[in-house]
Amino acid sequence: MKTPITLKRDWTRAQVEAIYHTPILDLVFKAAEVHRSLHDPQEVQVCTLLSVKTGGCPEDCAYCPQASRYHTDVKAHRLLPSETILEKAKEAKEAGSTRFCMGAAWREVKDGREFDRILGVVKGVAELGMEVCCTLGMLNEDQAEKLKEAGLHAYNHNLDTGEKFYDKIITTRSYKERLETLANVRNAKISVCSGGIIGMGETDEDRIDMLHTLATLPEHPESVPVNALVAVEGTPLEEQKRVPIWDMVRMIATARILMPKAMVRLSAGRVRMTQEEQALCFLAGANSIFAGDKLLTTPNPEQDADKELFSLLNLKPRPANKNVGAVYQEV
Ligand code: SAM
Ligand code: DTB
Ligand code: SF4
Repeated sequence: MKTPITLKRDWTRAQVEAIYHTPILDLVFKAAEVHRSLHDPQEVQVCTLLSVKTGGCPEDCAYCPQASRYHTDVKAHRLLPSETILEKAKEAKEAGSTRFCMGAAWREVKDGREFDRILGVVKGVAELGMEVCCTLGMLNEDQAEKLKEAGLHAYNHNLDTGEKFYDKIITTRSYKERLETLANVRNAKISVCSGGIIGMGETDEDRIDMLHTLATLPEHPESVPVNALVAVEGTPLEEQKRVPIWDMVRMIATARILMPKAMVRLSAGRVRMTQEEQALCFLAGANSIFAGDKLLTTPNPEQDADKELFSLLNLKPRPANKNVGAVYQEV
């Protein structure tokens, strides 16, 4: 008999730990079952990222090539002109993307001309019929409401890692502040996109902590990006080894089981994965990718490679704004 789907927000840490440590093939099987009961497993959402303001960031996120204190090859630029951003969004739509995510290397949103420009662009992209997402750093309640009014669908703000490991990665803003931004986004009725990065030197315990925090938020995030660290020369994490594929699969499968309705996004790190490795991630419940040869500042697979992947695995792009169709119980 099929496992009934319950949306649970009272996961204990021990339960999350037990799921995370399930033998890998059993874990993938269970996650695939959950995935298939709520989503069409052939559908993978194709999203496009654009760095609308690059580099020169005052924060100290150890993984990030855009922090001004590290010396990386990233070419900084100010906020792009609105027309350029809208043009890129149109191109993304024509190439088959249904979600457009704009990233800015800001610590936080500041009220003023640049934020007003972002609001205008959000409106423009929403009018194209795409899901619009932004990731602009910390946000207060008022700013979240303005973004909502402009037509923003989702806001990305990652927890990045577990609370205990967090200060080994970032010291310039706290975990509590991250959670406050997520609450501001949620209260403005914007869909929440929050996940993290693996491969930064964290332990299984830290990954379990992060998944536990995400799955026990007052509401599950609608979107959970799982990033493999892209180790960039010049950042403190430049020497980190590539994370084993099994760890990616384990993270994706656990996220899928804990937060069945969420879009689990196979985010950074695909450029170093084979077709077979990516197939395992989809089997484990990932149902979204970023397309285009660049993420924000680092390389991503070419369009042709992704076309081939979709054709080989019989995948099709998931339409915009699609809700899960199946029945589930909430506890
Ligand atoms: N400045 C904003 C912020 O930090 O919230 C928005 C942009 S920031 C680049 C968005 C997310 O990208 C980060 O939270 C992090 O999870 C991810 N990211 C950044 N650099 C990365 C890297 N080298 N490898 C993997 N993920 C990365
Ligand atoms: C997320 O979790 N991953 C995306 C998106 N949210 C904004 C960003 C990945 C960035 C990887 C490093 C870079 O290209 O600069
Ligand atoms: Fe700045 Fe965001 Fe990069 Fe941190 S992750 S340094 S806040 S751009």
